[in-house]
Amino acid sequence: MGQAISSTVEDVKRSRYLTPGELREYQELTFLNKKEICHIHKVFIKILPMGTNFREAKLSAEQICTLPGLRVNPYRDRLCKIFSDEEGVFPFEHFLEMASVFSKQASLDVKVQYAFRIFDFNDSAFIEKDDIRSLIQRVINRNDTPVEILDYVVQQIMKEADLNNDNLISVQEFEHGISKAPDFLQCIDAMMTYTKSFDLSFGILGLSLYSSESEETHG
Ligand SMILES: [Ca+2]
Repeated sequence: MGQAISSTVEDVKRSRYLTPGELREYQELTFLNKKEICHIHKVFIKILPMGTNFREAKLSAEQICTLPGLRVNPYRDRLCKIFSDEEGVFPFEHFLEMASVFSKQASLDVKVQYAFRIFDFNDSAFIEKDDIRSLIQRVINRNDTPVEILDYVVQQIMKEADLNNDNLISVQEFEHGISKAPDFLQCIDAMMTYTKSFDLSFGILGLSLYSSESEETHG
């Protein structure tokens, strides 16, 4: 009887907590450190119903968007699309990957690659005029900007970034544009700022940040 109870407690712990082995593996696979991984894990399991094994759980895009910082992120639908799995939901690894890409340790190169995918709103593998229009409208968060002004800004960005004049910005042109054009950097900055608030929001969820690792791990 006593053994049955203790094995149940063990099962619950195993279903809730990262093992030291898992923690090591995630450290190798992401840009995150141990504390950050434990923190992201806490945020993830906090959303789950009690008794759910986080390894089998998948959060919906709607659940992910309830996180305070994402609720106001103008790119939240794109973030969900890009970081979710093929079914459009978030297993823990996918949630961790999103946090990893936007962590301060992730390289600019990785961030630029993901930014390109986020800004390619119609998933055509190129950024076109319509993508830039959507990008601007989301950043300024209004639909009443005169078309002429919007078109002028789109033209200017195209002029800077579309090096071979095919009306498409390839990922290479985008990378080049990022290094040259402050407009592009500002767009990335805006996204990062929102994502930073996403990160900060983890604390707002009422989870104790960076508590002792022995509490997080088990095994
Ligand atoms: Ca596109």
